[in-house]
Amino acid sequence: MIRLAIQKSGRLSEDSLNLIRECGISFVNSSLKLKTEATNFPLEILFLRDDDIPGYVADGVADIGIVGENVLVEEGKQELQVQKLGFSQCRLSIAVPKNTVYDDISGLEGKNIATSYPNLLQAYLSGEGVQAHIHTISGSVEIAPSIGLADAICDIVSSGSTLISNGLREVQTVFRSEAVLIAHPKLTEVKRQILNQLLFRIDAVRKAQK
Ligand code: PRT
Ligand code: ZN
Repeated sequence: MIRLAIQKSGRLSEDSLNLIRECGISFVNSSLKLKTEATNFPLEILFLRDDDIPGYVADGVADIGIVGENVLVEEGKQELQVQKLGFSQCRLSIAVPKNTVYDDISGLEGKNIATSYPNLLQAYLSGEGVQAHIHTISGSVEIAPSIGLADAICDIVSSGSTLISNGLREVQTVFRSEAVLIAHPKLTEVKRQILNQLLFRIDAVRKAQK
C-alpha cells in the first residue's frame, strides 16, 4: 500500500482526484473524511492543506503527493519532484499599481514588495542583482499597494483578472508553475514498484490527452 497526499479543498483538488480516477483507480470520496482507500489499487489517499504536503512527503508520513511547484520550491523541497502533471498551470509574477512608471526590474531597487513567496522572490531578485524589502504576508496580497503596505506585489497569476480588478499591472514573471507528483526519496522496494505502476498509468493518461 502506498500513501498519496493531495489537497483537501482548493485549486488542485478536483484535477488531482480526476487524474487518479483516470488512472482507473476507484475510491469512495466523502468530503468529511480526511483519508480514503482505493478499492482496486494499493493506494491510500490523505486530504491535506497543500502547504503541508511537501513536508509530509519529506518526512515519509505520506509516500507521494501532488502539489504546485510554486509551493514545493518555496519550501526548498524540489528534490522530491518526480513528474510534472500538466494541470494547475500558473505563474508567480511581480505587479505594480497600473499608473506606476516601470521600465525594468531595476525600478524595484529599494522598494517594498508584498508576497507569500519570499524565498522564490528573493532568489529571483538576487539573480537580477536587485535589492528590495520583502514583506511576507499570508493572503490578500493584491490589496497591499492600495492600503500603502507595499509598492509592488509578487503573487500567483492565472487569468490576470484579479490583478486588473485591483488596479495592478503584471511587469515581471518570477516563476512558472504546474502541479507535480512528488515522492519520498527512500521508498521501500514494494512502494517503489507501486509508484512505478502509478507513473506508468499517469503517462498513459497524459499521452491520451494530447
Ligand atoms: O487551503 P490550502 O492551503 O490547501 O489552499 P491554498 O488556498 O493555499 O491554495 P489554492 O487552492 O488557492 O491554490 C493551490 C495551488 O493552485 C497553488 O499553489 C498554485 O500552484 C495553483 N494555482 C493555479 C493557483 C492559481 N492557479 C491561482 N489563480 N493558486 C492561486 N491562484 C490565485 C492567486 O493567488 C490570485 O489570488 O488566484 C488569484 C489569481 O487568479 P487570476 O485568474 O485572477 O489571475
Ligand atoms: Zn495553501
